[in-house]
Amino acid sequence: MGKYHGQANSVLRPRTTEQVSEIVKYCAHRRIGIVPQGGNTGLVGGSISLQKEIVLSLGAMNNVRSFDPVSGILVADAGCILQSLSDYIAPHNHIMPLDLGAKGSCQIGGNISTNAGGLRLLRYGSLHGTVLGLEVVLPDGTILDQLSTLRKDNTGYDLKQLFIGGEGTLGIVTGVSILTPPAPQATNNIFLALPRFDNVLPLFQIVKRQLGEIMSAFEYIDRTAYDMGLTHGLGPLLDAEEVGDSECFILVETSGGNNEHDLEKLNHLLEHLLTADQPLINTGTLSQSPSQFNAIWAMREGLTECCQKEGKPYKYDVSVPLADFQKVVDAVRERMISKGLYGDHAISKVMGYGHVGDGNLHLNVIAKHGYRPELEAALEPFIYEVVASRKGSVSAEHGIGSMKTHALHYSKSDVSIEWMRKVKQVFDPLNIMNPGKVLP
Ligand code: FAD
Ligand code: 2HG
Ligand code: ZN
Repeated sequence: MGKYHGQANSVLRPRTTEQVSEIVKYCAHRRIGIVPQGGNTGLVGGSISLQKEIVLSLGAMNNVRSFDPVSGILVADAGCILQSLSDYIAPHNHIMPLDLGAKGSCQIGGNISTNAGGLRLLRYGSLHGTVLGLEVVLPDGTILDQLSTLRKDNTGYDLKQLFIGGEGTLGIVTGVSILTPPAPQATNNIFLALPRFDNVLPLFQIVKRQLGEIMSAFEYIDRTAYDMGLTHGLGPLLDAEEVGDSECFILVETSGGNNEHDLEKLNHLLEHLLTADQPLINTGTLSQSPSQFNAIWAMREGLTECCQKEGKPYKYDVSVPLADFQKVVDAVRERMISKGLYGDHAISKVMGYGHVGDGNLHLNVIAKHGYRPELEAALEPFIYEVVASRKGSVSAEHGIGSMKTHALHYSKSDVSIEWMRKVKQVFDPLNIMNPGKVLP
């Protein structure tokens, strides 16, 4: 994003867990701060050395340790790139339980440390469920080996959960044991144009009812985001005339066991949607080939990159009740208009897209000519207050990093923050592990 600028003058690239342990012991002895870094694709400034801490990059720890094709349990070094793990298990007909647009660069250790959600969470749940065990180097250099491959293990406190979403503040994840699901026999997707945002909720209900267990994603793109995608070469996915003045778009993916059966369900769904007395959609398409399937996903996955091309994006990743998605986007746009900051001279676009099925909205506000303090001052804390007033979360999946430490209190009570501090103090009394991140 060009929003955070690293200050580190040293980057260490250990190859083994023992080397990580030696480095951490050395740093603990000399009170040297450490910033763990994976693929550096995080969106909240968590992997950046802001006060000259050393960067500890996991990229050279990239071996698969074992894979059991019967149980689907994969054990790998934390520095393995998500896409390379998908490629590794694909011949065994398994897939990773998570998928995201950054898959070609992000690492499994980074995914775990941010508790990344992504495009498959609706189907396979969060990493809190699929991660079976972790190997972690603690802030004093001790190696905590909890690399379990057990599905069930109720032997007291489940310490690994603290590192899932810990953003590198409690220790360095060096190894991961994760449950991978069997690859679905058939995957298909449809892309729908909706005349009004108000149709999203009833559509979601119908799609869930009609597709049942085969629905694997339900993703949202508003009109501004779709048009931006078109400008940057994504699509077109639908006939422009049929799209007309549609307000938003929905991508539905199915993953099932029988292609014929799944296609029948999807065709029936489309027919039902188009021929209803008051159709919920203006138009829609069912992918007819792998390349069309990929083109539909590319529209959704490519939006983050398009935002960068449009200007400098202020990115907000919030959970709010589904019915409020568009209201939040509209409230922010109106705010910028009322401040005289909307237009090509300042904020050129305010848009929403995201994982509707999970109640997770990605609100992107584009500063055409770069980040400016008065733009940020108009956006924050306004956005956080809007989210809090709807009992939402200021970070649904990207984390707190350095961007939102000051906003933590909008989503966590004083008591929660106090106990988070106590946990940090127990693990990292010297405050050398990613200092200044997560906790204000
Ligand atoms: P980094 O960016 O390197 O680090 C992220 C945080 O984890 C930092 O705090 C860092 O210190 C810590 N960390 C990294 N590795 C370790 C380790 N081994 N041990 C301890 N701490 C560590 N996020 C989602 O949740 N869902 C999405 O759908 C999604 N899509 C994205 C699409 C694009 C195009 C991009 C650019 C980003 C997207 N993200 C998404 C955000 C980002 O990709 C994820 O947060 C990802 O999990 C970060 O992994 P990384 O290896 O790049 O971690
Ligand atoms: C996504 O879902 C990612 O595409 C990135 O979480 C969201 O670009 C964003 O704001
Ligand atoms: Zn996302």
